[in-house]
Amino acid sequence: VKHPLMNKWTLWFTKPPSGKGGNDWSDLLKEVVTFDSVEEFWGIYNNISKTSDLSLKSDYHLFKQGVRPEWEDVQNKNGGKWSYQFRDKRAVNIDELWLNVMLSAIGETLEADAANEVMGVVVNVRKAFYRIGVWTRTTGAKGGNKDALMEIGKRFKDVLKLPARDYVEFSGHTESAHSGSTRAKAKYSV
Ligand code: M7G
Repeated sequence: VKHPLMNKWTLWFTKPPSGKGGNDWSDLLKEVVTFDSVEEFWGIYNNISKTSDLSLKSDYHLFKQGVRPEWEDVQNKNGGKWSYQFRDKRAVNIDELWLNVMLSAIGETLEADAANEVMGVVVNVRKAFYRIGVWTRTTGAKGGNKDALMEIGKRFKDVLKLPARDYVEFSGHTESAHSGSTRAKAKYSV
């Protein structure tokens, strides 16, 4: 018996640049597999590298089927992301946190029932930090649903088990695209 998920999800991987050319973002981003049941999720999870074993500059992206994990995708281009950087890489159990974030995405517990904001979740492996993010369809601007976005931020912060004194930050993809994601100014924090 398979336990169906509410949505179909696609796992993507960004491989680190090789130094041999073909290193544009679009060459490095690879679609891995699509699934729609709890059992398939575990089958995949048990057969891929742990985040903590990935090389620097790798990413995992878990997105709803049909949405590419890119700012340019029509379903992302007006959106943004909640994210948090874990700067003490040795102190954090990134494998457990990323697993919990994936489970809350596919289990649809990152947002209220009808919010329909979550597009996917991402983990970045970088020299100075691990970053986990939740991508949303909108930024809450111009009559958008800011309350829904703030609720996602709160739930995300809970899943990451962050203490009250730490903040997850929201930034729009447009700003990320213009300034490089690490320098984009936060629109909201929670
Ligand atoms: P990052 O992985 O979001 O953060 O972006 P980092 O700066 O902490 O590593 C790194 C770089 O990857 C960006 O400056 C872009 O060159 C490229 N990149 C990342 N994303 C998510 C995209 C995207 O959605 N579209 C395009 N075209 N490039 C991207």
